Amino acid sequence: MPSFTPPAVLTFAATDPTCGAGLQADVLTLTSLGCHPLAVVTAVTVQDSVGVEDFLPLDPEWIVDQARSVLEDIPVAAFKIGMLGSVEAVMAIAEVVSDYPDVPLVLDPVLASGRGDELATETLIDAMKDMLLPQTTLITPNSLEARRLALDEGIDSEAPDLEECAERLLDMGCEYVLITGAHEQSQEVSNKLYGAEGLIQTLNWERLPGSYHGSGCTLASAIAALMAQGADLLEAVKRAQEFTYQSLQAAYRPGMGQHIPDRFYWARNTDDDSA
Ligand code: PXL
Repeated sequence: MPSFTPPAVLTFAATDPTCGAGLQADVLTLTSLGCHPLAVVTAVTVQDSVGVEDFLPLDPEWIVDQARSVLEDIPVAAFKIGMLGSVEAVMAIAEVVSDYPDVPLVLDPVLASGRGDELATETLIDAMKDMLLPQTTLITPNSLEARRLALDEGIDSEAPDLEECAERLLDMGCEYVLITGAHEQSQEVSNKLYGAEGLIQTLNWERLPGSYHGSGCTLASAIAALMAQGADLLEAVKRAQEFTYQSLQAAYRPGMGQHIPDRFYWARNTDDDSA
């Protein structure tokens, strides 16, 4: 009998029946990168590859019970948090993860769908900033999310620049901030990693032509997976971007909406043209 057990990564996320984003995207990514996924449902969405129609937040007690029962059974090497669904979910999850201060935590602050459907209220954002950011190893906002999280309506007449956003997110208590640049107008996609010492790493990527559903979930889960495998944060961030880029390059369009990243691009037999 083989005795190898892959490292386990626990993801808290909402379901997406297209499997393009959300919990299912996390499971695909974690598995593709050699981890065992532990998948805690925070909310259920109704959506297709075009956009999110509706969502139902799960009772926070059910979130806690799902997490506690696997955590008491299986050692977890990393946490990943995606769409939360309610303020009560934020509070419940913040309490669970506070019992595991040594486990790295990657937070993908999901605020809206690709089409722009709102997936987080201002109160949820405030709760995330107060209760989850201080426990976060790495937060992975896109530039729109970074501006929304960092904006202080009391002092800002316009959105702060991305470096200032990163600084403010670090001041809220997370250790590292990776701001992705796909939503900016630049020719290449420029992703920047910041830490206490400022800008640490910039990686530029060729801008791909499609619109993708679940690229942020892929990136954040891939970082959690690689950290669970023992990579240090910088290495994990770098290799996860490469993995995400490959998945986007291999993306397909199964329906009428966005392309879905292929997290198992490496498993396809692309030599066979007849397939
Ligand atoms: O891609 C962000 C995201 C995360 N999680 C769920 C989603 C979406 C975007 O639509 O539906 C469940």
